Amino acid sequence: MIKKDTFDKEKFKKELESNVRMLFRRNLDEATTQQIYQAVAYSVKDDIIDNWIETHKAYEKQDKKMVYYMSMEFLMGRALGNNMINLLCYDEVRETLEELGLDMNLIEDQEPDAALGNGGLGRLAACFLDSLATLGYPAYGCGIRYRYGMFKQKIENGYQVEVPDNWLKYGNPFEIKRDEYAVEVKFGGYVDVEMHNGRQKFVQKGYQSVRAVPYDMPIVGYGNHIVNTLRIWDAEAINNFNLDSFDKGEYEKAVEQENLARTICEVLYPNDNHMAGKELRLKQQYFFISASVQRAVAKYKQTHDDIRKFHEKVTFQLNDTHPTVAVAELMRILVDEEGLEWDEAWEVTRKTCAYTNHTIMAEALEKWPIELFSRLLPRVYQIVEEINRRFVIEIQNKYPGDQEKIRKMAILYDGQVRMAHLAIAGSYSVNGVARLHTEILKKRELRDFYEMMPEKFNNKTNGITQRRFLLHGNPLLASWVTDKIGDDWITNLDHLKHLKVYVDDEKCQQEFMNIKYQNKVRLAKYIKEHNGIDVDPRSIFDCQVKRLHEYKRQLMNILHVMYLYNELKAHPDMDIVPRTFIFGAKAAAGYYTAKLTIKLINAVADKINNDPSINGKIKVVFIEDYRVSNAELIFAAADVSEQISTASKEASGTGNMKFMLNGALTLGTMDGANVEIVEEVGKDNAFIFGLSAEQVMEYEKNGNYNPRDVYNNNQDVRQVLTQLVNGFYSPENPELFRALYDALLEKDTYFTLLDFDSYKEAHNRIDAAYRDEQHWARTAMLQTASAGKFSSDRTIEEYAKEMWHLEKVTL
Ligand code: 26Y
Repeated sequence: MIKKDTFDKEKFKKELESNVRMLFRRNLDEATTQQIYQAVAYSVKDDIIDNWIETHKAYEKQDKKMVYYMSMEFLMGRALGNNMINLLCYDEVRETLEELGLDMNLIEDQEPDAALGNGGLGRLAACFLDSLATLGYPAYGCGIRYRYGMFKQKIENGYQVEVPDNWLKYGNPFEIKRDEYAVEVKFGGYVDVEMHNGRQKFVQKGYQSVRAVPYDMPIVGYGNHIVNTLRIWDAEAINNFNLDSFDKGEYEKAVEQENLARTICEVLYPNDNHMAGKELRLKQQYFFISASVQRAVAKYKQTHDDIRKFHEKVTFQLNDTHPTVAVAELMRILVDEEGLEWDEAWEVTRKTCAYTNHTIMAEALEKWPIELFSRLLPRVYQIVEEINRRFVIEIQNKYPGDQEKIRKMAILYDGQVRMAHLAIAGSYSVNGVARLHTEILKKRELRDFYEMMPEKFNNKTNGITQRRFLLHGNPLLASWVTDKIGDDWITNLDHLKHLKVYVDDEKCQQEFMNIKYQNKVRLAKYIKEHNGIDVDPRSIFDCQVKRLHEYKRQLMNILHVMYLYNELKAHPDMDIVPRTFIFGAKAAAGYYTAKLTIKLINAVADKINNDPSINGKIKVVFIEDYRVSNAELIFAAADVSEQISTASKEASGTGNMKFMLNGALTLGTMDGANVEIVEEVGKDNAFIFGLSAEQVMEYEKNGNYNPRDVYNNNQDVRQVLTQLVNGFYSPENPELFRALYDALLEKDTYFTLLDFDSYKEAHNRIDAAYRDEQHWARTAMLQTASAGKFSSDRTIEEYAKEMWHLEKVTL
C-alpha cells in the first residue's frame, strides 16, 4: 500500500524489487529504466485496485445516476505521475526512488503518452474524467482503444513527417482487459421483417460482425479513494467458422470479418476540426457506441426492471457529433430488443442523451452520405428515417407551410444524414463550450433550433484540471502557492484568489518570477537537447502551442516574426526586449497549407537563429512532437500566451487557461474563452487586439473585405508577403511558399492581414510592459490568482447540477 497515511518506504522497495523479478526476471540493479517504470506502474496499480473495486461496489449499492461520457477521443497523456499525485504518494515515491538512486523524472519519461485524441476536444474529455473522479461523481468514459494514437511528429528538413504512434509496444500496465463484458457489433447486411406474437420484428441478416472487448483504465480521484473507469473498446474477430469447412462463402466471410476486426481500431483519424467522410470512421463510431450502449443497458437491467426509467439512472454525454449514432442505437435497442413502443422509447432516449458542440467551423460538421450510412447500418438507418419523419412533422406543426425551415433543419436532406441535427433532436440538452460560442450558436449557427427549442440550449464554459497543469506540471509554483494560501486550491481552484493580496508584495513578486525563471531554464534545457538551439531564459518566452489550423493563425504569428526581423536588420541598434518565439503544432497529415506553415516556421527559425548580426535578440523554436507531456513544460515556462484565432472561430480554447494558470499573460483576440479570461483578470492585464467576432461575422456576411487593400496600403505587410515568394526564406526554391502568399492575397479567409497592424501594436505593448519588471511580475501573478474559474471541477459541477442531475457517491 502506498497511500500517504500508510506509506511504507521499505515495503514499496520490496514491492518494486519483486515486480521487476516477476515481470522481467531481473534484479533492480540490472533493470532498464523502462523496466523500472513498468514495475513502479504495477505497484501503483496494485494500490489502485482495492479502491477501484470499492468504488464500483458503492455505485451499485447506492444506485446513483451515472454519466457515460461518450467520446471518440481521450487525450490522456501519461498516467503514472498523475495517478501518484491523486493517490497522494508522489513525493513519497520520489523520495523512495531517490534512496535507490533512481530519478523519478527519468522514470516518468519512459511512459508513452496515451494520445488517443487530436487536441482540445480529446484533452477536455481527459480533464473531465479527472474532475468527475475527484468530485466523486459516478462516471464512465467510453471510447476506442486505438492501436495507434495521434502520430508522432518528426521534423525533417523543416517538414513534418508523421511516424506511427505504437503506444502499446511495451504493454500498458494500467489497463485491464474485461473479456467477460465483450459484446457483438453488427455491420451491413439487410433488414428482414418477421412476425413474433402478432408484432413486427425487424431482424438484421447477412451482416458481418465483430466482437467488441473492453479494456478498463482506472481514473483516480484526488485524495478521495474514488476510482472511476475509462472503458476503451478493442475489436476482435468472431471465431465462428470451421476451418474444415469447404463452404467458400463461409470462408470468405470469415476472412472479411477478421479484416474488419483488425482495421476498426487500428488508428485514430488525425483530423482536427475537419470531416473527411471515410467509411472506416463511421464504422469506428458505430462500433464503440453500439458496444457502450449495449453494456449500459445490460448493466442497468442487472439491478432494475423498468427500462422506461433508464434515463433516471443513466445519461449519455455526446462529445460533439462523433458519438451521435448513440441516439439511434439506443432507440434500436429499446424498440427492437426491449419491445418498447416508439413514443416510449423516444421519450427515454431524449431524456438520456445530451450533446456538446465544440466548433462552428463548417468543415467540421459531420454529414454522412445516406448511401453509405444505410449500407453500413441498415437497421439504424431505418430508425434515423423514422426519427426524421417525425421531426419534420414537428417542424411543420410549429411552422406550417414553411418549407425553408424543413430544408434548414431536417436530419435527412440532400442525400445526407446531418449528425448535428440528429444530436439536437435526440437530446435534452445542447451546450456550447464558452459564453461567446454559445451565443454564436444561438444567434447564428443553430438559430432555427434555438428558436424551436430554446429550453435545450445552455453554456458550459470549459475548464482544465489543476492537478495535471499546475500540481504535476509546475511543482515549484504549486508548492509556492501552497506555502502562501494552503493546499485547498488543489480541489477548489477558487482559492487562488487569495493570492491577490500578494500581488503588490515585492518579495512575492520576486519569488514568483524566480520560479518562472527556473521553469524557463528547464524548458531551455529541453530545447537545447531536442533542437540544439541555445535560448536565453532571460528573454520573453512567447508561446503558441496548439493544433495547426488556418483559423488559429500561426501564420500571422510567424509573419510578425518576419516583420520584426526586417526591422532589426534595418535598424541594427533597435532596442527590443529579447524574445524567444516558441511554436508547437501538429498538422493533419493531408492538410497542405498547415504543413507548409510548419515548413515556413522552421525556415524562418533557421535563418533568424543563425544570423549573428541580430545578436540573438529574437529566436524562433519549433518544438517537435507537441503533446501532453511536453506541454506541461511549456505552460510552466511561458511569459506570453498567444491565443490569436480569428474572432468567432475558436469555440473556447483550453490552452489559454493552462497558460493563465501558470502565470503567462494572454496576447489574444476576443474569441472563445479569452473573453472570460479577460473578464476575470481585467482588460488592463491582457494584450487584446483585432477584430471582434461581430465585426468578423459582418465582413463574412457582406463579403466586403479585400486583402489587397491592406497589401497596397501597408509597407510592412507588403515586405513580408514578398519574402514568401522571392526566396528570402527558401533560396533553393523561391516559389516554395507561394500557396501561403496566394491564400492571403486572394481571400485571406481568416483576416490575417486585416488584423496584422493591431497584432503588431499589441506586441509593442508587450515589449514596453516587460521592461517594467515589477509591474510584469504583478500582472503575471494576477493571472494565476484569477484563474480559479477555469478549473474543470467548476465545469463538471455545472454539468452535474444543471444538466445531468448527478449525486456524489459517499465512500
Ligand atoms: C469531424 C471530425 C473529423 C472532427 C474531429 C475532431 C471534428 C472536430 C474535432 C475536434 C474538435 C476540437 O478539438 N474542438 C475544440 O474543442 C475544444 C474543447 O471544447 C475547444 O476548446 C476548442 O476551441 C475547439 O476547437
